[in-house]
Amino acid sequence: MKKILLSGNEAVARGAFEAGVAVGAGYPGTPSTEILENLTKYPGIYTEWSVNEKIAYEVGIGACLAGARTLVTMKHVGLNVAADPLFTSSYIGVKAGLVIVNADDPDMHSSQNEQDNRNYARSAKVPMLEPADSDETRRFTVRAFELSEKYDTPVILRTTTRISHSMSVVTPDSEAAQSPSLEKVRALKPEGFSRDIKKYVMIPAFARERHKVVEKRMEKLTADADSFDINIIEINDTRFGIITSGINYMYVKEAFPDASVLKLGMIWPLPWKKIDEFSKKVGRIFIVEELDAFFEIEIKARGYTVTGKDIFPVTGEFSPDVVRETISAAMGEPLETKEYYASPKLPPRPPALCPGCPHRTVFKILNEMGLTVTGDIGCYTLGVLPPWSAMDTCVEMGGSIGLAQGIEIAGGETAIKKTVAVIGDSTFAHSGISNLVNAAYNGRKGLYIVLDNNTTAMTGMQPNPFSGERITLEASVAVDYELLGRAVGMKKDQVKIVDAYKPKDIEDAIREMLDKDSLSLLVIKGPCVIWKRKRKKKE
Ligand SMILES: Cc1ncc(C[n+]2csc(CCOP(=O)(O)OP(=O)(O)O)c2C)c(N)n1
Repeated sequence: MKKILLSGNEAVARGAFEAGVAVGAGYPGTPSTEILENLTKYPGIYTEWSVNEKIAYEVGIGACLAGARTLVTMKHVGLNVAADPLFTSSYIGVKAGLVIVNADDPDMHSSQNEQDNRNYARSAKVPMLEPADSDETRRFTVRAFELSEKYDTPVILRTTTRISHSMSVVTPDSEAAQSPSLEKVRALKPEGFSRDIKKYVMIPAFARERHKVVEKRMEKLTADADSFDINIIEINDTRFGIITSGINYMYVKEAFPDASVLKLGMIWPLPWKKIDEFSKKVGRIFIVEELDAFFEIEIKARGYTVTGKDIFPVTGEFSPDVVRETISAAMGEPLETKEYYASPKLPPRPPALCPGCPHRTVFKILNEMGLTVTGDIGCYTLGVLPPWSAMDTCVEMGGSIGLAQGIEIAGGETAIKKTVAVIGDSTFAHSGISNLVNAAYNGRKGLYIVLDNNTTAMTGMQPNPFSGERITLEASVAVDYELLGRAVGMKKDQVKIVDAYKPKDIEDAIREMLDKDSLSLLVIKGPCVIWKRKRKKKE
């Protein structure tokens, strides 16, 4: 068997290809972005960057109900945006398999929070798998599609940054990938949609019945979980045992190669008979899980005595060192004397706006004007740092325009002239446009600035609805700011487009628009310099 080296993200794409996925939709977000970019390289699969995660999920539901195995990808906070369809798609179930890849980011390498999305599996009542290396990621992706169809449910595949971005050896299943049964799927000729209103139309009368189906499905999955070969008991030294999953399994194996371990491949629902069997075979039980006490709370609630967050941190990432030191201290044992690889301490390399970045000028001007700036998420969030120091809030994608409205409402006339929102082009498409509609509808008068660098730079230069290209780089519509303004009742002089490299024009436009007694939209346009250079190399 030929072996190849793949990142976790590449392995998801490979697994999806082997599983006969016909449709892939997602919205970029570190650490998940490269999944869809890699899936696009495989033949016969339709892929798209959707405008946001909610839409990607909805495209996913539709495609799977029309018979296409579908992969939907996003980062952890993306699932907040897609939570609405997630919860009800749990009721609806699937026709062909529907797998959502959710990439968590413990330690916030590139995120605004480090929420633990295992909680979504419990609250939306859907199964969740978590692989520990790239080959498992490939296999679990295929498995997730099988489970999705067998149990008539969407399945979440959870990765974390270390799984998504680490490279490890994968043995691809070439036979599965070439199976003739997949030809029809890949030719995008699935069965098509057939009407089933009691299953697909969630009015209360039908949804009440479907909720019962969901509860039964979870009962069945819980019972079956004990026989799933992805939940593995390894009995070695029995003085203590460790229950863990994902990358933490790797840390445990490195820290305590001889320990007994219950490795959970399906992390929701939990395999109770296996947990019981494991607990009888080992002494003290440690739960090794990053972020929330997710397993710990569940397992303690069943009456087991386990040690977890009383000794392990609830924030940040773990490492073999964290696991080794914490468990050794709790066991009152000297640290292993064996030579081990200690992580080198690298100098910190905090991000900064690139030299030549088109976003630089506007932040210098905003700083000099002493304005309150509600910010958003993207490269331009770095405008908060010196020497620009020109951002005052940043919550979530699209939030800048909403927060500016709140400040205007509460702060009145004086706030309007002193507050501006800044938002990137991809973020404006993602969830800023609906905020502009809200502002126009509710009679707001603020100035909203779109920083349009012709790409989604923060996540690695993905095209977006304002750049006029699709994921495959084929030409598409580029949304027109002026017509958008017109559509929400803005007059011609309320929408302005200026060149990012003309500081005087930018400053004049900001002053002029702040003076107006009306809502205004200022688009500052200048292509990302890195994107431009990459494009030139390709040409
Ligand atoms: C809900 C959600 N989805 C995805 C992300 C990841 N993400 C952060 S910023 C960003 C878009 C940035 O693009 P843009 O607004 O064009 O600004 P740029 O980085 O190009 O300056 C994305 C996709 C996120 N933080 N939250």
